[in-house]
Amino acid sequence: MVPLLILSVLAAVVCGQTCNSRENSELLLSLNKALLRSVENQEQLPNPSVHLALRLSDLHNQAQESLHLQRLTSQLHAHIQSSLSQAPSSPQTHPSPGLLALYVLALKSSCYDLSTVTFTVKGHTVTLLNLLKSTMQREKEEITVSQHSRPSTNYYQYSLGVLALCVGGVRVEHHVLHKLVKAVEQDHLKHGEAECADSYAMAGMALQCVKDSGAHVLRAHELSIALTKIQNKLLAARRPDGHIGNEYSTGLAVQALVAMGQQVPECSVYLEALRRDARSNLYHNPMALSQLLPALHLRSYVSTRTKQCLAEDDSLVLDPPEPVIEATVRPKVSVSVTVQRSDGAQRSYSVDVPQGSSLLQTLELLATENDSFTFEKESSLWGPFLSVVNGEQARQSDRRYWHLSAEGASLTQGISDYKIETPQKIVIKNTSY
Ligand code: B12
Ligand SMILES: *[C@@H]1O[C@H](CO)[C@@H](O)[C@H](O)[C@H]1NC(C)=O
Repeated sequence: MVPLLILSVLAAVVCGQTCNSRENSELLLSLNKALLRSVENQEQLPNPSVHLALRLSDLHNQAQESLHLQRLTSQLHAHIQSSLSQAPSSPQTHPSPGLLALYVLALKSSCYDLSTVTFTVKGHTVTLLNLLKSTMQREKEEITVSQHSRPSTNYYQYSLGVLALCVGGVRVEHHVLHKLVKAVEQDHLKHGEAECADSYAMAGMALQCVKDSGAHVLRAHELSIALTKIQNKLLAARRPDGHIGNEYSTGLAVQALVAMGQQVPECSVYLEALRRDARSNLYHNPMALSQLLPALHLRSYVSTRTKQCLAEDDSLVLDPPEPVIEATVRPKVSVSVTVQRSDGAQRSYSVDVPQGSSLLQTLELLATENDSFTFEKESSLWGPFLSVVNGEQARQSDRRYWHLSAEGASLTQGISDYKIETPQKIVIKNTSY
């Protein structure tokens, strides 16, 4: 036993895999600062997921956080109100349950009085929580009538909705809850075609919140079975390198495990994988950071249910922004882009871009060079989402999307985050799910 122990300690040291508490908190601090820095950019709508993560941290910048809260209750609020006022032009749910839910969670994480947050719907005043409640009712009905038992958005957002209602102290209607339990039971939580660790994690947090709140004592057994299944799904999604699902679902998965009462030690393989990713700068997208940071604190979104905002720290200050490094002239890399339409017809293009360009920049350059290539994007919390290519749409309402891959492997980032470093073949395929 002893020699084995020495050996493994040695191996850990040699491979540089020591888990050092001081280094961990330094990393956490720098990630927290990066997230705080992201709210300084006032061009975009304030992001409720970012707010939530800032508020679940141990360290705070009270001034910046209350400013951000104000921007949420004015700008995000106005954005939601305007999407409510527009005539329903598509069968999609507007505003989406996921956005409403994140708004609830963000407000709750700042201990904001939710009963004072209202919208005007067809001339009537409706509270945010009641709006979310009715949106979830509609999603529940959509699951009932849809061919594949799916909501109009997705089970990730459906779970967020259940979680937010629970956190907001609303008793989640039995049928709404039951649809989620059933979806878990029947393996309906997908990302495109693949199993979706992110969605299982969110469902786990939602159902755990409901269980903790004690609002559904009669359903305790049903809830426990679903929760056990979710834990097993998450554990089955573990990879040898410590990730659960992929680099971008591991944070949520850890949050879910923590919420479900699993022991996650500071030096667990999951947290070490997240730290490794963070050190190699994988989490520059604020949305990714916002899902990861609570996990590194061994906290989850569920904790907003009982959060009290008392005697909080106020020590988080930003260093002056780092000087932008002069971009050196970078060699050109040739990229081949193949577009596959929904009818299967293919078209290939090639374009040379400076190494380090994003896929978005690549597509922009291609569009200026070749008139037969066009594209459109939509904004989302994760950044630009590719929605139209060569005039062909791939929409959520048709359960289609433009799937991205490079050298045959599915991309784990979107068009603005994915960077071209080597010559490669990109395939953009209109895919149904
Ligand atoms: C559902 C979902 C999808 C659905 C969305 C449609 C639907 N049915 O609702 C589909 C299957 C279309 C999809 C596609 C993709 N997705 Co996706 N998706 C999700 C998921 C599970 C939930 C998103 C959501 O509803 N959020 C809640 C609402 C309130 O937030 P929102 O920002 O307004 O939601 C919209 C956007 O998130 C957008 N969206 C979905 N995925 C992606 C990915 C990117 C990069 C962008 C910019 C936008 C975007 O669709 C949402 C609904 O309209 C997340 C999981 C997560 N951890 O966040 C992954 C996630 C965001 N997706 C991811 C990826 C990689 C993709 C793809 C790039 C995969 C690929 N290789 O093609 C494509 C996008 C390609 C494109 N056209 O630009 C990654 C992003 C990681 C990163 N660093 O950027 C995530 C985190 C999953 C993961 N762990 O890998 N996705
Ligand atoms: C544009 O792309 C098409 C189809 O791939 C190709 O045949 C054509 O030569 C390209 N035109 C230019 C100007 O590069």
